[in-house]
Amino acid sequence: MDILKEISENLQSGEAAKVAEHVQKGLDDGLSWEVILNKGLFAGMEVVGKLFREEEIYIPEVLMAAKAMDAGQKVLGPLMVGTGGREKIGKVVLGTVKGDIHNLGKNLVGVMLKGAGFEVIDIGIDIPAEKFVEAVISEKAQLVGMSALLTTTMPHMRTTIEALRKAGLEGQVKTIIGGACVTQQYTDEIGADGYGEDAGAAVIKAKELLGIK
Ligand code: B1M
Repeated sequence: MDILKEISENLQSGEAAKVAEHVQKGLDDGLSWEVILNKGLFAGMEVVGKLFREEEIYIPEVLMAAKAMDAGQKVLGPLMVGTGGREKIGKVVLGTVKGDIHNLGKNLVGVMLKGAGFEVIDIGIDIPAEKFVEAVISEKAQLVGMSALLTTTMPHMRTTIEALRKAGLEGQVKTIIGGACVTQQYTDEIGADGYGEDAGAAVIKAKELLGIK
């Protein structure tokens, strides 16, 4: 079977070890990490999302698929980062907002930001506004990245932006948001500084917000 199909199908059935093995095989065969990520891992997760929505599969299967995706991402990670000891171009506090435990997209954004030369302080999942504020202050970060996958947790992005304002951090720190349910329109509505449709776009926007060429 085609290696990308192997990756996608093993991800769908939650076979983490096999996904990692096939991702490595794909790399050894000369495929780029971008192709493996988009046409193998993402393709598989897209099917999982569709089946989940249609109630053909349930949370345990989705969790297994997420673990398999994570295992594949871990193999690709070092290639995506690959900046060596280059001087950092900015510091980002990154987290998934309160009530939301989805972390694959956030992790991917973190890896890509690191790859572009940012220092990334990943504060995790289910992060309330005050924790974002505390981290920005203690880390002296220039950028806050928030991820949300649920329409019910998106409002916490607005709450966090308001909390940053209340803490007097407006002007000192830029905000960037993303996640499957987030749009540019929502970004404008809540007054976030930038939106990343995917991890690559998040990096471009992060650089733009900090005036980095
Ligand atoms: Co959940 N889930 N889930 N889930 N889950 C979705 C999001 C959903 C769309 C599925 C569906 O119905 N089709 C739906 C949300 C509906 C809605 O609100 N509109 C949903 C639901 C309903 C739920 C629960 C409520 C289910 C339940 O309990 N009844 C529950 C909520 C739990 C909670 O958070 N409190 C739940 C739970 C879970 C699992 C735990 C089982 C698991 C997460 C495991 C994990 O993350 N470790 C899970 C998963 C895996 C999914 C789907 C299938 C896949 C999400 C994913 O990881 N995609 C998802 C369906 C879907 O999105 N199509 C679904 C891969 C990932 C790389 O993509 O996260 O979109 P994504 O990230 C992208 C971009 O969005 C962007 O870049 C990334 C890479 O390109 N991006 C950013 C993300 N963050 C960014 C930040 C940025 C910039 C860009 O700047 C900082």
